[in-house]
Amino acid sequence: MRRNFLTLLLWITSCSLCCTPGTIEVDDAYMPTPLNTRAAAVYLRITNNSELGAILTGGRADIASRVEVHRTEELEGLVKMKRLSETLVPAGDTVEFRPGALHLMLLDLNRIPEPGTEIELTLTFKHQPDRVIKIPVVSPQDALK
Ligand SMILES: [Cu+2]
Repeated sequence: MRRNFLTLLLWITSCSLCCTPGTIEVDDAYMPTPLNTRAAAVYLRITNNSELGAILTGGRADIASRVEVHRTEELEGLVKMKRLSETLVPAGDTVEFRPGALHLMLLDLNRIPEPGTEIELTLTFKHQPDRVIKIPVVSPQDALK
């Protein structure tokens, strides 16, 4: 409830402060080099500067058959990943996709990307246009820094 109130407050604030429609910013994105072609995680940050809540529905990438949004959860001592069909980024808010929490998962890769290269990822939103972003591929050691 308190969270809803805060979101509403942010929504009102962002609406009254800016007159021009804002945008959705994506930054701090990276992909640790995957160990195999089964799956690769992508981490990033989405900031919604618009006056409307943004709903992330998933994405697509040339390198993978599927792109899903996952959340890592611990249930009765077991760490599991749950697929989310819709992830809300409230207006004026930022949602972090970080190890052990929310992340994007690229499944069934057609190759293992090299560290130092970039892959292209399209994020899809329910009511906003798709966003194409470049994701730097980093070695697992660099991903820990
Ligand atoms: Cu996952």
